[in-house]
Amino acid sequence: MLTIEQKIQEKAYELGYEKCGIIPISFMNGYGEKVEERIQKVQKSGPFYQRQRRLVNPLEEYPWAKSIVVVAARYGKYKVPESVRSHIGKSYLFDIRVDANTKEYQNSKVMDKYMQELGLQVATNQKFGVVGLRWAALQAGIGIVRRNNFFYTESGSWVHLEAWLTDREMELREIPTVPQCPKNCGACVAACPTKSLSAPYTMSPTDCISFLTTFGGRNLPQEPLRKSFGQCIYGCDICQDVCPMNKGKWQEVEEFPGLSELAPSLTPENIMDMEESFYREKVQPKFFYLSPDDLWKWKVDVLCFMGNNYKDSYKPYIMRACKNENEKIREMAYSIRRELFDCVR
Ligand code: B12
Ligand code: SF4
Ligand code: SF4
Repeated sequence: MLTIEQKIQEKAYELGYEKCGIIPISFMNGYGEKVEERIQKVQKSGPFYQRQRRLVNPLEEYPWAKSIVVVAARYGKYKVPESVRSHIGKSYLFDIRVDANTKEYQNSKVMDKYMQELGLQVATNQKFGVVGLRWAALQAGIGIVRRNNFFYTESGSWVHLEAWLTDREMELREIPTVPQCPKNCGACVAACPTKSLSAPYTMSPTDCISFLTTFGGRNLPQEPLRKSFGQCIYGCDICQDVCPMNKGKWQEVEEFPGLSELAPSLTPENIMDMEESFYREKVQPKFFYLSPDDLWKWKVDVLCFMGNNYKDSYKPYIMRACKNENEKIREMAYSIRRELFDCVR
């Protein structure tokens, strides 16, 4: 006869989750300390992490919660279209949080329903997580946190984490089998172009390209760090891509629903020419960190990319953008024009 914990884990594996563990809610206690430690190390991250307080103490919002079910879903199996490779963060390309066409999105709903059928009250937050997910997954023993802050299973860091609070006291912990970081490795810290990741197990979220090219960085023309964004347009995977523990872990064996049809529209040139209606209908629902009114921000991100990776065919796009009706697009295009052309004249 299976225990309720084993039934939940068995269901998760049957659906295709790579890992599943369960911890008592009290295991989140140490997380607050780690977040505090982080704020002490990078003081300017304080206001950002204060806004994430709900992840530290879920009991404030869910006083009935007694345990946490945490799962890992591997996404390092999808084919990456060439037009977006290294330009758009892979977790955003293969985002299963909002795309109802994906099996993973549906699995989350099935897990929810299954636990309710077992008589549990559950709560989740599919978009942003109901707790600090890496900490919960670490406590459940389903993998480890490495120096680049990412959570790794046997599939590397290319796993999406998700958790549910439940009203039942439960515990089912695993023993991680992945090796620790090699002793002298610091490849992730060395590779971070903005020095957001300035030391192991730390980072400045507001200096991270991923923040600055999505919901942060709303004044990119004046942002000195923009010149170090390299190939990134939206999101950043550099500190994961360089990690030796991720070597060979991404295997492009499956198509992600709808991505090969959408990818040709996401070249730098096509983003610059993109119409609002197309953006609102096809792009924004998938890349939801930018709102339906934020197509301008994508265009600013692309202009930044064009400046950092200049080739002659980009010139007409930059010149046209200097006459754009949006002030931020114009400002970015002018800065780049100044940097690239005016100094040569
Ligand atoms: C806010 C947020 C962001 C912010 C800030 C990120 C940050 N690292 O602070 C921004 C917008 C920048 C961001 C970007 C990205 N994010 Co994000 N983000 C979150 C979110 C919602 C909360 C994270 C948070 O604020 N944590 C507070 C910090 C202080 O703690 P923590 O990282 O959670 O956990 C710490 C403890 O575990 C502790 N710890 C554990 N062991 C040890 C050992 C030692 C020695 C020490 C000192 C500490 C320690 O330290 C950890 C790391 O320091 C989580 C989802 C969630 N609910 O957890 C996703 C999440 C962390 N993001 C994720 C991803 C994929 C990304 C991006 C890669 C997306 C992209 N492609 O661009 C980037 C990567 C940026 C980066 N380098 O982190 C994934 C990571 C999956 C994984 N395998 O680890 C998560 C878990 C979402 C998910 N559902 O899977 N993100
Ligand atoms: S995601 Fe990019 S910018 Fe952010 S910490 Fe990693 S390497 Fe640095
Ligand atoms: S690059 Fe090296 S130090 Fe950084 S997470 Fe990977 S193994 Fe650890």
